[in-house]
Amino acid sequence: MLLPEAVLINGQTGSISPETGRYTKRLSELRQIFQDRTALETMVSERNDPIIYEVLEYKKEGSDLFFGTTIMEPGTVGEEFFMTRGHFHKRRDMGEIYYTQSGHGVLLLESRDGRSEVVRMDPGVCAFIPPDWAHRSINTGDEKLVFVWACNVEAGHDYGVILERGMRKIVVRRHGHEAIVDNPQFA
Ligand code: PAN
Ligand code: ZN
Repeated sequence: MLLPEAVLINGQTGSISPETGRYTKRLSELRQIFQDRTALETMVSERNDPIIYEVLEYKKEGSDLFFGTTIMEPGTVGEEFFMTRGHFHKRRDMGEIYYTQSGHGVLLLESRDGRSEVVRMDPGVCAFIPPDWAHRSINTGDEKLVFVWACNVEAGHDYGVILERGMRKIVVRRHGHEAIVDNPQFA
């Protein structure tokens, strides 16, 4: 029998206790998602392949739900803000929530038939991600962006489509301001 448990989440650091798993994404592992490959390679070599985000999770064998945090560093590659890979879920009938704890960003969503939507990520905003919408988080602030996510353990990740053709919109810093613009490299 699964037993209830209190999980302590620090909204500033994203730490989870108890934590059952984690991974780190460095810039060199995200070569395909940023537009400016020259700026990317320069950052990889000159800034020692910086961490872009970390994902920590709490998952119990036999449970239907799991949850965790994503901790995103601030910064840009060329004019594009640091972002996650972005994905559809394998299970097209399973959505998710993203509950922002600290920092500021943008949740970019895209439906299967090509509609783009944006939900701002500010502390206290819990974004509803409906089933079968691709989702990518982008840190547009100058501090860490920390959010809690929760979904079904069966949801799974389908990274292929977004990796191959990108998303229709990109989020950039232009003239010192955040802008959501059409992706010139959208295939
Ligand atoms: C999140 C994401 C996490 C990292 O847990 O997996 O923020 O983003 P990518 O997986 O797109 O690199 C989630 O949406 N899980 O389903
Ligand atoms: Zn997801």
